[in-house]
Amino acid sequence: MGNTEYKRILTVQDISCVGQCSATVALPVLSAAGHETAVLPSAVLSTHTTGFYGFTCRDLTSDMPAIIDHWKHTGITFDAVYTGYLENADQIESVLEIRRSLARDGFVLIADPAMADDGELYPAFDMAYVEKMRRLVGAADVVMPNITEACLLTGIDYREEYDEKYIDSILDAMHELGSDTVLLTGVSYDDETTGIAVLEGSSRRYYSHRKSPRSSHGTGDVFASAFVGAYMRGFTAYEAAGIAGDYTLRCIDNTIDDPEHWYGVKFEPELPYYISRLQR
Ligand code: PXL
Repeated sequence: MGNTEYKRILTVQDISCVGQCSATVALPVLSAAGHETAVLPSAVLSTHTTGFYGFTCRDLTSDMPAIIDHWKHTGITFDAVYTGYLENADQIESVLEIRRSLARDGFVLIADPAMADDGELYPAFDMAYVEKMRRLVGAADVVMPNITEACLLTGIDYREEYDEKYIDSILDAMHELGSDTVLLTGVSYDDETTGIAVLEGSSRRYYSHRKSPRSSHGTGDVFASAFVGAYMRGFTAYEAAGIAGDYTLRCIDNTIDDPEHWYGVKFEPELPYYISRLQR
């Protein structure tokens, strides 16, 4: 692998100690893609917040400025920052500071505004958080909301049934917020298939694949991490979305028959498949 493909990627999201989401997915997937991976934890939780009760959470917002200052003084820089679940809207300022001070040439900011699904905000968030997320999304080069998140960010009414015109209007509105590349995830026009609508500069394409009968927790993070890994290896956004979508479906297929594994997906055994898809 040439140096052009070996990138240093910083992910900013929580460490949910147990639960196969956020950093415990992003770090292994980005490493499997052949990148140097670094993490700025937004919070440490005993588990993720959906389906578990009584979880602990330490918000690390106030640690971020000192960590970033240390990196500044040490001359540490990054090719990309990939943000996921942020514990606190004030963390968005830290991400923007990293972009200003620690970016290498060709730097890419990739934001997954992980805050909502199925028409609902996650329990920890409110509309003030959505407002600040709009600022991060506006500064990002690539954004990958699901339909719920995109509707919250753009003010478009959330619908469960829709057509291509509705999806195009969401892509346009997300693009107007500031990103050149928009991936809208979970776009499904029938009962059998689902996919990703990709707006990349002036091109618009839809990547669809079989729909799994069960929705699984953490698949947004598996998809986003696999996308970032492939995109930073030089695949186009559409190609990287296809690789990430196919990988995520295999992870779900691998988990679906195990009712005890409700909190995440078994993404690790499918890493060899993901790596094989990254070979040109
Ligand atoms: O997968 C998104 C996510 C990440 N981190 C935490 C979460 C969730 C979704 O619920 O609770 C802590």
